Amino acid sequence: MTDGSPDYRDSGLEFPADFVFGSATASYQIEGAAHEDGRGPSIWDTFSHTPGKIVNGDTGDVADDHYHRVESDLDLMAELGLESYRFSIAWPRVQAEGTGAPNDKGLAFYGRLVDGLLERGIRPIATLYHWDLPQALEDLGGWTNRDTAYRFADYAHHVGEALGDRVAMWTTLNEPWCSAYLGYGSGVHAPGVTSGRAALTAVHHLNLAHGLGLTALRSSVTRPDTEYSATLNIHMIRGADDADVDSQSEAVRRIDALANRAFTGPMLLGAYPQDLLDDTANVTDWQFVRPGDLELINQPIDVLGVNYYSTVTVKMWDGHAPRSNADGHGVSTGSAWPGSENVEFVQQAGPYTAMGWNIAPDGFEQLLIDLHQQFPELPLMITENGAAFDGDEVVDGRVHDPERVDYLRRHFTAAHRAMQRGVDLRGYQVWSLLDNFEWAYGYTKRFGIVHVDYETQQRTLKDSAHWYRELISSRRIPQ
Ligand code: IFM
Repeated sequence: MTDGSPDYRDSGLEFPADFVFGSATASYQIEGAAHEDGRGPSIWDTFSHTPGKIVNGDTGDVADDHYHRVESDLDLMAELGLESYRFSIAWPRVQAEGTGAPNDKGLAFYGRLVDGLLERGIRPIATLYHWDLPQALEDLGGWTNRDTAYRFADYAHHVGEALGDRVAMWTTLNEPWCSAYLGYGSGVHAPGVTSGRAALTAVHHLNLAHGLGLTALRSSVTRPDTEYSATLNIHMIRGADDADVDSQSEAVRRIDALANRAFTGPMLLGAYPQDLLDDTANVTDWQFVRPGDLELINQPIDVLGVNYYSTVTVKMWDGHAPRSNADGHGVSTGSAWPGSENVEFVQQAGPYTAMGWNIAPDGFEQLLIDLHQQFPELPLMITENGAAFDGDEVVDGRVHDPERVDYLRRHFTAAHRAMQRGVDLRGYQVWSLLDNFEWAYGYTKRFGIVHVDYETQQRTLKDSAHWYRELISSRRIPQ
């Protein structure tokens, strides 16, 4: 850059020996085998089979067929030199209806996966919930039903008993923001409910599930050096330049309360922020928070998982000009921002990924610094970062994806810069190992560093995978 500010395209930066380089996926996005070995339906099976919900009517029925290809996918991970692999466990494989005795066949699949990782020297990082709630629990109210949090704890206990002697790190929930606000608020994700009150109720029950789930895991896990975490998609929020200072700070505060502090408050500090309760008073009285809940939720964790893709820029809507809603999660009839619908999400400066998300490694660095300042004792792990771009094609056995290489280079540089500034960052899981089912976008958005031909299930390393392999083996950001 000519103005002296960094462009985050450094190379040669070296990561410490104990920094863990890995990659991440999630069950519904890759596994397929939707009806095999006793797996019950999840809310994403129902939602994806509902006409009009997913681009092209795509479903996760087959996805990457990972369930049947786990051995060769493990070999692929070894070929890349991955030091860790973050995967999620499908609750309806373990308990078809979300309750009762665990399904041995479902657990055996994850047992084979974990053993395969350990045999290859890859650290298993398991997420208990990456959005595939058993449909039978949704029929009883899903995350708006307090009982779901208790069912989650039972599920966590069973999984801990089966895999807790081998999994290195556990994550309770992946991005509960999405589960609550996209699933029950805007309705662009399963189960497709559009109610602000339902979304905030889900926020609390997800938080409760996190706390109860951690306690249940701790009672059944036996591996001595096990680490526990939750993964949040902490929003990096900026005020819009064209708004006055008050408008900017009010909008930033409101979105920070809903998106970030609604989770970090109870999980890490043992309280919901008062301003969140005030901002949402016209939506709910929060009576679903019962005495003692905050103590149950506020359990110690060893690492906070952070998922980062881009920033949001906000101001208070003046009520006159047409309002933009560039919050990056599509248009819907419901609101993902209960009580703060008067906040405007403005279009941000590019460049953009194929999701329309702005590329902002400086925001990544700042987010990590901010989190470290808020929670100085808490180590961080990047549990997802990556990008979808159009045009990934296999030509002569190669996939040239220079934009993804550039994106990763700039974000690894940002992470390194944050570490130089004192952030205790333990590792980085690139999203995603494989192209996969990108929720409401179906198979139209490719996030993988490995290309998947959905007709043949052929896997091909993209240039970004080769670049990442070099980073892992040298521990330095390659040219
Ligand atoms: O694909 C998703 C993932 O499931 C959760 N975090 C964001 C990714 C990209 O949208």
